Amino acid sequence: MADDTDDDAVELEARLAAQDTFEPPESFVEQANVADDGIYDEFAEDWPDCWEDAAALVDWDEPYDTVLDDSNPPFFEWFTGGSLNASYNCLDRHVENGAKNRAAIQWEGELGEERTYTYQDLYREVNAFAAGLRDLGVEADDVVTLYMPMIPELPIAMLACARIGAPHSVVFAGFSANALATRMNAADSEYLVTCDGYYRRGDALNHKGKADEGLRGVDHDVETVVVDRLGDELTHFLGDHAHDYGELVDRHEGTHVEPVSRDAEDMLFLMYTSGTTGEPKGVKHTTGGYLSYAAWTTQNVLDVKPEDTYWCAADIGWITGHSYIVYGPLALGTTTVMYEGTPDYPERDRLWELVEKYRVDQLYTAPTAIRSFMKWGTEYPNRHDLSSLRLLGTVGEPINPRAWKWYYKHIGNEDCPVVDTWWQTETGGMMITTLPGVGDMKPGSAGPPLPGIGAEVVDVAGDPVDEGNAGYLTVNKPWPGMLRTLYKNDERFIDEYWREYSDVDSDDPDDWTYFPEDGAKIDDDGYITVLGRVDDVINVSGHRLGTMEIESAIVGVEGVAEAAVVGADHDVKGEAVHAYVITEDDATPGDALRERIIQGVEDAIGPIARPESVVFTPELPKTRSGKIMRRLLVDVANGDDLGDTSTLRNPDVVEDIQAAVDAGD
Ligand code: 6R9
Repeated sequence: MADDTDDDAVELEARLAAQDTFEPPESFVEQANVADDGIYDEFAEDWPDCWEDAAALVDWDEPYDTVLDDSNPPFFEWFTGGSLNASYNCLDRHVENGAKNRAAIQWEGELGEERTYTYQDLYREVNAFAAGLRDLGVEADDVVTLYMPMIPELPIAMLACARIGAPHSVVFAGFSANALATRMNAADSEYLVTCDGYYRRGDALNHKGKADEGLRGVDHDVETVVVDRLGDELTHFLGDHAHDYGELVDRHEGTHVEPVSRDAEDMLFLMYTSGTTGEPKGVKHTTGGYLSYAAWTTQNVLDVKPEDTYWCAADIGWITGHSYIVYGPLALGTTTVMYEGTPDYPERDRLWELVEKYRVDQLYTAPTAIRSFMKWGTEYPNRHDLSSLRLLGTVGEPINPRAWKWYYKHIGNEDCPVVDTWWQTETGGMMITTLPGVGDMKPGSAGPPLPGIGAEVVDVAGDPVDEGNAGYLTVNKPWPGMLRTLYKNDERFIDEYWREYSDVDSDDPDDWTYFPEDGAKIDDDGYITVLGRVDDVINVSGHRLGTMEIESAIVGVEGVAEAAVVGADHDVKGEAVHAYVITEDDATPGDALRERIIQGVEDAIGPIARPESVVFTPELPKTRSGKIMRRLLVDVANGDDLGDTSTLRNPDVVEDIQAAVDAGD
């Protein structure tokens, strides 16, 4: 009997390994939100009015009069003339429509605490905190910075800001004090909501200390609100300009704050992301287009229905959490799961324990997590009943076919479609993926562009590449969830995303093409495989890090003269950071300096940017025009053949670096 099962398993593995196309499971198709492939033609024929389907998912205070205003490209505007409030759409209307007792947020702390917020509970606390924020002086259009880990007060604060028309700027809790200060200064943000601490692998981390240190780097006065997460574990000392979240909320218990009606194009939030230069980019998202697009993609790609329990295991500090933990699911009135901790605490089955406990219908996570699960083995998912799952999703980086198939088989039991969703902070929501009830899945390829999305793969001249060839991903039509600009920097917005493939002097919207800075391939069925960044951005565990940011942190360390940073393959993280460092003449390369460099990076950005290796070298490989040839450093880090070094000014240096790597110093 045991042997039969083993044989079956081996046969199954072999069958899966050979299979490169998977049809959506019949049981899924029968109940899917979209099951008719006519949607692609419908959207193409009726563009841009097709996006009224998305706008219809939200309630408008004032109906819009124009679907797309493209009179001033690339400053496209959506649903103009309309007004709405995002907090009303995520709360009040569900409370009014009979869903007040449904769980809105199902939160689980790392130590196993549970908190359930019904829509009514969430409505009450958001209103109370919105009133509290007003006490501090927050008005519409003031940017409020939220520096919090995965605790319910983070989405509560986001919705409280949205309620009073104050854009939020969430800074990932794992980012350093310095990163917080940079973002607060860039946004002129005079308000901060943070917390005393949180748990990581059982330890209480002092978050307030990091926030205080960050505030010392802010060049203006800031009113701070502190959430008490740890109770007695860490006492937070409130100085001048600091307020207790609990007190503010208690003071306004039961208050109703009238949602401020926002123009469709008013800013909902800012999200800073890494770019090619050292300075992070403040991506601006607006209310009408973003919310409609987040809701539409949640409904049609993740197949979310109001009665579902849906879990996106990302962090709200990234765009994925904004669109697919908070705004998309709450706009649809479903139950969204939030988990504070890491997937291997207390044991490596934590995710599967939660899927079973809450009977999760959809799970949306990152390839890096899936690769870890794969490494840990099937014994962990096998401990739990995962039969509640109906759909699986991935986001953040390319997923290799082996990891895709592992997820499909061992988590989804071959009953769940897997959506591999390509998108970015800038796009606001998903852009390229199969529709789970319609399209065949091809592991490793995200799929076709969503209906209404004009994604293409082109060559340097902007002409579509032949099937099978690699080129650059572009988007030739605007979409509702798109960023509107980089905060206070329209020029950089044009330079970063449009100049490459647009006629920037033209008023004709057809002459404008968005460039996401990713490489890609396309096959005969129009399926797009995204290959990764073509700029100097490293994708570590699905998180974007700019090489320039890391290099400037390293150069800031005493004893360092010059540094080059590259991303190289890593079997779990996707990419890892490798640093090549030239020391100053009087500094000694060695472990002590290496430690200081690593610490310097952690202080400037955060532990996610920690270099995997630091190699000391007397020189960096440079082209004749003096540019660092990062490609060669990537080859060195990957242990690949070095290829052509003839364009180097200093060809010998690569061998020296290689020798240093081999010698481990
Ligand atoms: C949502 C998010 C965006 C960059 C993007 C690309 C990479 C995201 C992907 C993917 C291949 C996928 N990326 N999803 N690459 N396949 N399904 O991750 O936003 O943090 O801004 O990163 O991530 O390189 O350009 P963000």
